[in-house]
Amino acid sequence: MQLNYIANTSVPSSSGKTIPVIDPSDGQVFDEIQRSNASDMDTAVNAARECLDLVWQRISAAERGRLLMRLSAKVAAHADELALIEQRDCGKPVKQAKADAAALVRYFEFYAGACDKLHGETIPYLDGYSVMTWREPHGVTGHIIPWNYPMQIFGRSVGGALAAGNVCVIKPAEDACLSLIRVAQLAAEVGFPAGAINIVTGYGHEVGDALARHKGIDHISFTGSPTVGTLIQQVAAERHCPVTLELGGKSPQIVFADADLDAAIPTIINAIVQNAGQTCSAGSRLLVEQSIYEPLLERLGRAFESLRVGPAAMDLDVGPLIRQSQQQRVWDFLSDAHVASIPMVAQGQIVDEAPDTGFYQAPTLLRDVPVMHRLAQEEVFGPVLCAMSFKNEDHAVELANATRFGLVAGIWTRDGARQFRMAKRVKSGQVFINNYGAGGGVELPFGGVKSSGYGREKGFEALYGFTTLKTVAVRHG
Ligand code: TXE
Repeated sequence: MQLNYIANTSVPSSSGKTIPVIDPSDGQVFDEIQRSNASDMDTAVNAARECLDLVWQRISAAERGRLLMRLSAKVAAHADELALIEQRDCGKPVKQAKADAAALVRYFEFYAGACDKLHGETIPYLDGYSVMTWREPHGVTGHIIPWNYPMQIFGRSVGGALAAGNVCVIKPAEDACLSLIRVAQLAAEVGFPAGAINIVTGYGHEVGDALARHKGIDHISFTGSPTVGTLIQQVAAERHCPVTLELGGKSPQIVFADADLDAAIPTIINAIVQNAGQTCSAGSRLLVEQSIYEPLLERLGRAFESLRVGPAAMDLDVGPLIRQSQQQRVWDFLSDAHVASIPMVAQGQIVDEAPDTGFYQAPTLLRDVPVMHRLAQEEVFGPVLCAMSFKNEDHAVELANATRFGLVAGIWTRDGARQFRMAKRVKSGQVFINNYGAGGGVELPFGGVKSSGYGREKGFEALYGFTTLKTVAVRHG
């Protein structure tokens, strides 16, 4: 049984209740986590506050950096163990789970190096004054983490917050807590003081809500659904608590007729099947210039048919979805496609070894999806790619911007001037030209516009969001 991890101690929830942990590859229960409540959240926030006031704020930026660097090394030494945990808990194919552990190592390493490079400025002002700005931590930061990339999102969010001098209370998703509890234990082993990193598990509407409402939380980082993001923003607004929201997308991959298709095809596929399509930045809409629509779909169709889906441990192209309700969600979208007579070009295959009790979904390529259909408007969060054609550049821009989201856009063209025109006209937080995701480097700021959220995580930019700026003016005559 897994316990909460508060003030470097494993503790049960005061509720005495637990939540079963299910392996998505076979649907079987293999562990349990604490079903925490508002009183557990209180305990964690108090521990974090005490750590901040008595220990953490007295530690120099350089020393915070050393601690984070030690944690990075520790996670690297335990990468295989963490990957195995994530593989089972989230149904991630081995390669993906290992990539997530490697990203966590890099996040801690990057933010370790950034700790002592975050500073304010001096501002020329009136004679007799010296004016400067200080970058101060918010204090106790709350992190509500989803289940699709627990380690990566922990790294970008908690790594940045700690580097900027905050302490953290983390509410992982009820479907994916195990790796994060282990990382918090590793942090204690390398010397993080009690209360700097606290993990409280449980349901979103219970302990997640308690975190969002807690007066002792000074900043909230949330990655998840737009519905819950809205709730959190409303609740936080009551006490004017700043929030950073990352709420997913319906990101376009735009292919012009002059694109290098040999390079584009594997990238287009990876952008929608990675992590079984359960990726906020998934490239879920494929916009193709009319003249190459048919030949490109033919090639993609053949590639989709060769994709194999199965248990995480088999390390195939695609693993299971996280839980039965997400599988049902994808089925509902596909049944809507059927009702609307949206043509299916191709599907991958679920291997015979995949247990019927697992949450599998074959990657599916749909074509001619009407721009206003919910398949082209809402996040499916499964391996479903929706293709449509465009007539010219203006039409491509119109389609690309025709959703409420704006997280990522991929653009494939050899025309240099068009690359810049498109990058300017597409409304999204990230634009990738002749690639998609740029390998996910931890250095690259990440976040959305419109309903994809606001604020940035990753990169140095994230550190500004984890601080507040104080202007200090000294009148010295
Ligand atoms: O998300 P939730 P769900 C999208 C994706 C997916 C859909 C539903 O489209 O199909 O959301 O997934 C916590 N107060 N994304 O239902 O509920 C919850 O415990 C405070 C995109 O799993 O938003 C978990 O820790 N917290 C996304 C976290 O919010 C609450 C990643 C996310 O869960 C809460 C995940 C509440 N009232 C889903 N209710 C992305 N942007 O990558 C829930 N939570």
